Amino acid sequence: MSHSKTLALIGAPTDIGAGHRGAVMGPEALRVAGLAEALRGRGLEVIDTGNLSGPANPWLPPVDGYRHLEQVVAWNRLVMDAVRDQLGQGRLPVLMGGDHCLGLGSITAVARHCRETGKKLRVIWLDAHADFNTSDVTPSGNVHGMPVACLCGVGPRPLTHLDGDSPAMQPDQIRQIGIRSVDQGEKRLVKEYGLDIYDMRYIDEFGMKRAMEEALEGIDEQTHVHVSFDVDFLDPSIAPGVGTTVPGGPNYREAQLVMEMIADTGRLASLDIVELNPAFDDHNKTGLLAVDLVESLFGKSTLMRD
Ligand code: 6HN
Ligand code: MN
Ligand code: MN
Ligand code: MN
Repeated sequence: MSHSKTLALIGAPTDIGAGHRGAVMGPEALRVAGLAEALRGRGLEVIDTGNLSGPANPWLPPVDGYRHLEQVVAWNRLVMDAVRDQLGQGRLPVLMGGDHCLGLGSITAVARHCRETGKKLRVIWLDAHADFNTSDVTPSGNVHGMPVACLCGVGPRPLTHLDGDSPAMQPDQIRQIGIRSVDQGEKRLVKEYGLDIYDMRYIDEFGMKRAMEEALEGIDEQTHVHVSFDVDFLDPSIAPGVGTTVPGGPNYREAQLVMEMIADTGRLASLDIVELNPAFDDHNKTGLLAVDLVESLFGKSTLMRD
């Protein structure tokens, strides 16, 4: 598969939805790790649109179950508009976060684009966490633990109605891979909403190949595949540069296989790279690994297609 579309890198330097500071440095770490150059090396056309500029992180405690709700809304609006703008120009947006609360703005724009162009949306959510908390059940008040719920219409109105309509997407449009940390009340919610989750137990028992075959089932020429890549998806031994490490994640080969199998669909049309936190990293090891994996997402490791 060769991508005819131009890739548009969008930097969103903020840790507004996180419980640790540092994801604000994520976009620059991805640039330093050579994201644009690596993708150009694959023959892709890449433009870096620079960084969005939103509110600073006031680093306040949660109010009514949400930390920094107002600033989270502002950042997500900026991201939504930027992603919509790039999709409208026929480009493939690559959001460089920033924490995972930004997946809300990104996917809200993608979901609308799909409705307007008659595409079927499939979100592949790579994460240690389900990110389906609400203000009632969140252990932290951090909105990066809530974007999937908000996208499915569960959450505070300014987030569920980011572009006016709600819900932005249906639970059956998302597949979650690598999950191994779901909070108590969050577990009840993901069951209630029927989320399709390939957790680490499933991957241990049946293998990553089968998990991905099932997660990608039904994708066709009319499908827009969006990948939301939370770097804490990866095992912390290979990816220490995140604020919320959870042991027992996919190893290097399993992660490569995930990316390769998505690349093989030929339908990748938008991407988030989030939660990279250089303050926790070791000489940008996690940033470099993220770039390596994103190259595979765009077909690098697929020998047959080179
Ligand atoms: N992420 N479930 C925890 C919480 O505070 O809600 C952790 C969320 C992590 C979110 O990594 O994108
Ligand atoms: Mn499209
Ligand atoms: Mn996440
Ligand atoms: Mn996570």
